[in-house]
Amino acid sequence: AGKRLRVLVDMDGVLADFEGGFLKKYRARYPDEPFITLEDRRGFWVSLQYGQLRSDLCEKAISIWESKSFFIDLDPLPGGVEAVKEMARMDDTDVFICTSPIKHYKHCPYEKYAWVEKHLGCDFLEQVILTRDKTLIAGDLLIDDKPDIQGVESTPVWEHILFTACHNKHLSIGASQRRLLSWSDDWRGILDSQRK
Ligand code: DGP
Repeated sequence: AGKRLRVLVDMDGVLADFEGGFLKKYRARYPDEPFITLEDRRGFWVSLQYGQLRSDLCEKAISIWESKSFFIDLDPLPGGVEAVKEMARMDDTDVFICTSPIKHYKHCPYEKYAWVEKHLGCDFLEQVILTRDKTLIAGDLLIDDKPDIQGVESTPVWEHILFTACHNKHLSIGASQRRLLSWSDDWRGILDSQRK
C-alpha cells in the first residue's frame, strides 16, 4: 500500500532567483555603492553581510526587496519550474510551495501568488503555503536553501534537503544532511528514497 509523498519546495533561492534579482536591482538603484558579488556571498541574510560591508548598506539592501515589483520580477532558477510541474504529475505525490513572506507585507505576499500564477499556472495557487514558521508544516521533504530552519516545533516531520545557493555552497553540512546541488541534480532519486 503506497503512501503519498508530500514535498515542500521553497521559493526564494530554490524556484525564484532572489540573489540574482537582488544584486541586479541593488546595483541599478545604488550604482555608486559597493556591492557583494554572488561569488562572495556568505550567510543566508543578505542585509547582514551588506551591513558588515558598511553599516548603512543594511537598510539600502532591505529597501530593494521591500520595493514594489521586486518579487514578481524574480527570474525562475534553471529547471525549477519544470521540476515542480513534473513532481505534481507524478503518481502518489503532492507538492506544495512553502515560502516565508517578508514582514513588509505591502507587495511580497501578493507578488508571490502572482509569480506562481505566472510561472506555474493558476491551478498551482492551490499549492501555496505562506508561513513564517516552516517547522509547523507537515511534509516528507522540504527543499530549501536556508541552512538552519527553525521554529516553534523542535522536531519537524520533514527531512530538510539543502538546496545549494551562492550563500551556502561553502558550508560543510552534517553527515546525515542531504543536498540538492541544482535542479539538474537527482531530485527524482531523493523523492524515491523517501517513498515508503
Ligand atoms: P524563505 O526563503 O522562504 O526562507 O524566505 C526568506 C525570505 O527572506 C526571502 O524572501 C529572502 C529574504 N531575505 C534574504 N535576506 C534577508 C535579510 O537580510 N533580511 C530579511 N528581512 N529578509 C531577507
